[in-house]
Amino acid sequence: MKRIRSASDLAINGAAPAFAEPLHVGRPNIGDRDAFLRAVGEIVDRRWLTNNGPVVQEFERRIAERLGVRHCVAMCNGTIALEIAIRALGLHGEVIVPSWTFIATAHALWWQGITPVFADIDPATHNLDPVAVRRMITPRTSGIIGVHVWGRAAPVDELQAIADEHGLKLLFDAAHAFGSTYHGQSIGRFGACEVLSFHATKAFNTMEGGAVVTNDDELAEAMRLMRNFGFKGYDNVIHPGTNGKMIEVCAAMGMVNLDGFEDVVAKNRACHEAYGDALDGIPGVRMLRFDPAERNSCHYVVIEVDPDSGHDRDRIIAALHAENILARKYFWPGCHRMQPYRELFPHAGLMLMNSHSVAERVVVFPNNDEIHDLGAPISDLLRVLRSP
Ligand code: T4K
Repeated sequence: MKRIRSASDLAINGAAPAFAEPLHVGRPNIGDRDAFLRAVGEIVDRRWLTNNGPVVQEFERRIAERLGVRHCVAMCNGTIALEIAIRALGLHGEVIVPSWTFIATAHALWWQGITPVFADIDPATHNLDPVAVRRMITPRTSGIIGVHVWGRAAPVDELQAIADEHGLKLLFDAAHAFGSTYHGQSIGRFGACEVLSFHATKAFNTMEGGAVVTNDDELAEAMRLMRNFGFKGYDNVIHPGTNGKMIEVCAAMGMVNLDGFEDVVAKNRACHEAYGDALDGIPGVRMLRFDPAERNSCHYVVIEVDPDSGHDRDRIIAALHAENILARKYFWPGCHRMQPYRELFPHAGLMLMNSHSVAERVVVFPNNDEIHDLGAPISDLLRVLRSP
């Protein structure tokens, strides 16, 4: 691998890139390829491709068992799972969410005529700040969606206390948090329900996919109806619904990846530590560390770049891209500065100072089961870029 010792070694200055092929944030982890292809063959032979097929049912059973919840309702993706959970819980009016999240959290509300009200985050954790949440409650508020950003649990107890005090529904967008814990208990057990994403780019993927997990029998039953147009048996629609079904092939990918998940986490953790060691001591750069007492898939390698330290975040991203390291600035610029929210709520940012500050600082690095040591070239690049 090339060493970056001076500005002339940088690809933005004309040198050859450090990597011949692009290294993505979000390259899928794929478990036992042969086992997956065998399972696909069986699905094709069985000619049961979707609609609560046997692989989906087994997948749901395994996820529920793993997370210690009564129900897993598998869906075609995390966004539809959020929409269905929001509707099944009867949310309406305004719902409080962070702006520092993937746009799907806000869109899942807006899509159903509900106003997402953006509350600020704790800059140390990137998760909702309960004090800010309290500030955004109005008579129209019907619920709160906490997001476990980067797989780190949102302040579950504080948010539940606020929800109880004000008679609000609380659910969690756990899209990043498969395999994480809160106070030693698996994410998936908190609030009225939790919503998982199994998108290709997640630590654990089913290609496309998602699920709502809950201990509430009635809620689970409603969501099972809603994901299949409201059908109860043949010719009998008893509920409003949509098409949120997970297909058999996606569930098969999930089964294989579930078997390989602990290996992925172990590799992620090693990769995370290697990044941390390499980046430690670079002035103006802080890598987000996760609480060692809690589990986290360590899928996201996130740094914050202090703009007052002589670093320029966007120049770093441009330099990394030139090296074929396709770092990202998730979730820049924040939901409230994306459409339609930017035009609808032009002053929302006044209450979102921490979200703004984090959005200007974050860089997310590639991390998956194929990547070993990007820490060294990245730390060299940061040092060279910063030197006068
Ligand atoms: N809530 C939160 C907090 C979320 O983060 C998400 C999704 C959701 C809800 C909604 O869940 P889903 O409906 O997606 O299940 C990605 C993902 O599309 C999205 O799932 C994810 N969060 C978000 C954080 O990131 P993009 O636009 O960066 O993804 P994409 O498809 O451009 O992929 C990123 C990179 O990964 C590509 O440049 C190349 C690489 N890649 C991607 C795919 C799909 C591959 O190498 N192979 C692949 O198959 O949004």
